[in-house]
Amino acid sequence: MTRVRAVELRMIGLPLVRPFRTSFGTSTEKVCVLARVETDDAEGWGECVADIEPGFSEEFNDGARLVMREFLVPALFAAGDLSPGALDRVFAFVRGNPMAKATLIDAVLDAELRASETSLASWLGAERDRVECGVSVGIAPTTGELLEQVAGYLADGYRRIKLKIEPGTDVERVEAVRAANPEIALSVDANAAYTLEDTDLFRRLDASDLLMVEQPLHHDDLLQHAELQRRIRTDLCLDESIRSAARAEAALSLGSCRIVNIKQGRVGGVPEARRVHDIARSASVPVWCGGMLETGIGRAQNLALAAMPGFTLPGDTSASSRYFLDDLTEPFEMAPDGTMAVPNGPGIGVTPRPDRLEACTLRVETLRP
Ligand code: SMG
Ligand code: MG
Repeated sequence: MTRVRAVELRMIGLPLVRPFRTSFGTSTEKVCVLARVETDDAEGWGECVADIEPGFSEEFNDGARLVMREFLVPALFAAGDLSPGALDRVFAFVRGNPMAKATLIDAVLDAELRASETSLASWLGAERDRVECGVSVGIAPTTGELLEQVAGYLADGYRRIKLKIEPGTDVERVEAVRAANPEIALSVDANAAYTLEDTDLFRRLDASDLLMVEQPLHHDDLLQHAELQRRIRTDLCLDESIRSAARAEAALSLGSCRIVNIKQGRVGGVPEARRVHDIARSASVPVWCGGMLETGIGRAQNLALAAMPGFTLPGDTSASSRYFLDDLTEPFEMAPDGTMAVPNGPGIGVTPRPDRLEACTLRVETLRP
């Protein structure tokens, strides 16, 4: 049990090493809200996975910041003594907004774990101290540039390549990458750019022996994905559509996918992400850890999750250098064998470097009861 004394909400911005283009937009900069909570016993950090615009889901940075400032943080103060496990209930009066809720739930959990000198990984029952890394490759200007980027990431050691795809260039690009790399673990992510009318296209992709096709259809759909899954051989994986453990259960019972991408921010925090893991595991459905171009704070959380036993596929848990010249925390490095160490210090095991944090700050505000 602990009491939250203060919450600092800080908008930060870091340039990306190369633009990241998906079927819904291009990011050139990582901008997000960091929460630092002060409890009676410790401080804790959370990173909001929303972006500048509501392109991945309906949440976006300024909206998430306001939801925290106006509703969630006051509820946190009003709750008095609390345990992180009770925060779902404290925040239940706010509908939706999982990314905003996750930021605070994760920050309070981090503070609790630091106070008890427990690592997030051990709290989650992680069974590995290193995890296998994949990389998500944005839509490149040309097929030639895409092939070059993929070759570079393979040389770095990444164990799975995920290509962002969009209508128009999809099959040609996937076939080119597959032809150049017959043996690699290869997947694609459409970020909801297609409809069931595109079934033939996905049948053509079956020939490229993909590990999975991620979120081909509408960002909130389960039924049409189940229909598409019946029509093609390749496994579908859902990302955007899995917004909670309840949705994960629905997706598995409908047959909407055979693999689940777990992003703690998308489902409302690390405790809910663990429930998604448990549901998938008891249905023998493999899960892997997604990414939202996190700084070292969110990356540390992701690595702890990815070390849980049901995470049997490489995640989008890439090295800091894949995103930033200079991360907020000490950089996360991947070994040449494509694995990364799971932080084992108390809580998430890392904190922002103070000078770097100041340099990246766009605005900051401290809230007290
Ligand atoms: O963190 O390496 C990363 C990015 C992984 O492709 C990635 N994320 O739909 O899975 C996804 C996208 C969402 C982020 S788009 C800005
Ligand atoms: Mg995705």
